[in-house]
Amino acid sequence: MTPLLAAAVTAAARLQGRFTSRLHDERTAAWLGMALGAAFLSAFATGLVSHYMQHPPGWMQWPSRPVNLYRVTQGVHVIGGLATVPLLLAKLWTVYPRLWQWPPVRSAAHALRRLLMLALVGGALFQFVTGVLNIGYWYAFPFPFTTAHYWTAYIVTGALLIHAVQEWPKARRAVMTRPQDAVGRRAFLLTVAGAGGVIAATTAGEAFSPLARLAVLAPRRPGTGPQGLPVNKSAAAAGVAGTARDAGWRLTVTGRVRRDLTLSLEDLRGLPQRTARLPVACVEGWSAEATWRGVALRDLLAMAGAPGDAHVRVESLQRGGDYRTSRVSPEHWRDPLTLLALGLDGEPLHIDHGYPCRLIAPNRPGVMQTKWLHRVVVL
Ligand code: HEM
Ligand SMILES: Nc1nc2c(c(=O)[nH]1)N[C@H]1C(S)=C(S)[C@@H](COP(=O)(O)O)O[C@H]1N2
Ligand SMILES: [Mo]
Repeated sequence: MTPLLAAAVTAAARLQGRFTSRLHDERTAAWLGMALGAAFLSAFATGLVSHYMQHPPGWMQWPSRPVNLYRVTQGVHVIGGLATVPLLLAKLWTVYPRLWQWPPVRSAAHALRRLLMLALVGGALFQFVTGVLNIGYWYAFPFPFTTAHYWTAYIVTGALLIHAVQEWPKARRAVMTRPQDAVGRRAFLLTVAGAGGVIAATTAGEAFSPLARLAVLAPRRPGTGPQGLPVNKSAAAAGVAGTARDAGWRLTVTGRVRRDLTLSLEDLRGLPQRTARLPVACVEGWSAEATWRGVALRDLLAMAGAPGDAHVRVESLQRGGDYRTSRVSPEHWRDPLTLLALGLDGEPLHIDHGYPCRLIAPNRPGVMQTKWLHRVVVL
């Protein structure tokens, strides 16, 4: 054995000797593990909802009601995820003595178990760190967030299920047997739950408007921004500040229609106007509702003579970027609440909210509420 290795072994052994706190016990680990498992399954389920709302396979039809469904699932995902951070840190703290096992690998089976732990611990940390950075608008990572976050979700969830099956008998025993010294552990678990509660209370207002004033930790919240509504991408940032204000702006409706339409803003204002109270529910977790006014997409498509089962693509004046177009399914455009909005809370749309005309539809991720429209294509 080289002296360096010998020194490392002694250090690791000493470190293990030091993990004497009663809180590093099975009972604490079991309770935390179960809570964390539930939180992860909820994150996985709500994350998949978000993914499949944005990328529905052909057979999948998302309803347009309830109007707040996506707001709730994504709010649970992001706010629940943030509230779980203390739980994750506490769990890592209770089990980290075991992460320092020496020797690191004893047999093939042991190697597999350690690989599983690597997937679970590494994957969980990755999900939380990238998730928090993403909603903090700090795109510090060199890979596309959604792709990495999506695939890691399967790895973590798979590892979690195997881990839960393996640990279940031990965890059950640990939770069922009467503890000798409940006090320190109970205080510890209450502190962890309290920390999660404080995070939830100071962020929930970003999606749940009655708590907006408490949401001091939220990156965006209702009541802020032009017309009291937050903005992710401004007209200037999207490069449309000039074209959106151009007097020559027209909306065209084209594609699989009986006749193409070309409408000025005055023409659109002359059509029957409808009102809808709907949220912008951003994938990044914040939501804010407003009263929108404009032309129902179904009325416009009826004028153009579009078939009732067609999908529709709305296109922005914006030249580049992922969110310059979005697809509207028949379930969504047939809903009378789906508007080409011209106004917001009694005023014309602010340019940063999509003037002259934007899509707003019920139960739909914010990234699909396309702003600064100029073309509607029936597919
Ligand atoms: C603090 C914790 C977390 C935060 C802040 C967070 C944040 C986010 C955000 C902002 C999105 C939307 C991405 C987009 O569509 O642009 C998202 C999607 C998603 N999240 Fe998380 N997340 C967290 C934890 C987790 C965990 C633990 C899992 C899995 C077990 C998970 C699974 C997913 C999945 C599957 C998606 C859908 C990705 C896609 O659209 O392809 N997340 N998350
Ligand atoms: N053309 C275009 N439309 C867009 C975006 C964009 O970047 N470009 N961002 C979307 C996102 S991510 C959200 S959350 C909503 C926000 O709408 P608001 O700025 O009016 O609140 O607009 C959506 N519409
Ligand atoms: Mo968004």
